[in-house]
Amino acid sequence: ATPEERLKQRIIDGDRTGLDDDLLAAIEAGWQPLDIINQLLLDGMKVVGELFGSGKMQLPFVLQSAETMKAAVAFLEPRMEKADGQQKATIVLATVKGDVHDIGKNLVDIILTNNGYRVVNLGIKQPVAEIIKAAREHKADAVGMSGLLVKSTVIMRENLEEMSREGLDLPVLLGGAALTRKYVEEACHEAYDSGRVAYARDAFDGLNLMAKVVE
Ligand code: B1M
Repeated sequence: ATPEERLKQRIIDGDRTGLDDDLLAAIEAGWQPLDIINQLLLDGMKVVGELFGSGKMQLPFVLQSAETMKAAVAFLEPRMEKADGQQKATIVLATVKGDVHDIGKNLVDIILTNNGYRVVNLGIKQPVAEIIKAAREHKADAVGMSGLLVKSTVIMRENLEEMSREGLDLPVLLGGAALTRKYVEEACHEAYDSGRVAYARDAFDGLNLMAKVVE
């Protein structure tokens, strides 16, 4: 197998031995670190999701895959191109209450940081009160919420309602696998100033939206 094929398989198998060597080989073969993530590793994660969803993979193995993904991202992150210059704007980023999935959120963090934004990454399982508090403390220009569970999409809408009640007047980016554009445009626009909530399909979409909303 080529290093490219092996990398995808490593995510599926949760196999970290020799991971760095394959990542280096891919870089030497001309791959950009972000393309390795988006085109090779996330392909493997997609398979993991399908296997888990259909009952063919058990949770501890999904965790191994996630750890392998994180190790790969940690290895690639310092090798990514970074924009220099002053910081453009601040975003407070969090995975919502009850949800532990953070690989996507952390990719959003890396991509925004590398493009000159200041990211205050609160971590996982964040109650809305913490998000609002951090947005105020850090004088954020935007808030980003991530969540992968279907129940997280409901939490996001509730969070938006609470932010409205609290008078938080910031643009909000929403992302995560269970979310759809339709849900954001229908349920979430109703809960918050509709012009200020945007759906990000992936981390690059998040970057483009961030540039737009903080203009
Ligand atoms: Co979980 N899990 N999981 N899991 N897991 C899913 C989400 C699931 C779809 C799997 C499945 O059934 N096929 C399913 C949810 C079903 C549902 O709600 N309908 C599920 C489940 C059920 C669970 C548990 C409940 C299982 C259990 O305990 N019985 C449990 C939940 C615990 C909890 O949260 N309370 C659980 C646990 C776990 C692990 C801990 C083992 C692990 C997470 C480890 C970690 O993150 N540290 C895990 C994993 C790895 C997955 C899958 C397989 C992969 C997720 C992932 O990292 N994808 C996942 C399957 C799937 O998503 N289809 C699954 C790669 C990542 C880059 O993608 O996060 O979507 P994603 O991010 C994307 C975009 O969505 C977007 O950008 C990224 C790409 O560029 N994006 C944003 C995300 N956030 C954004 C924010 C933005 C902008 C863009 O701006 C703010």
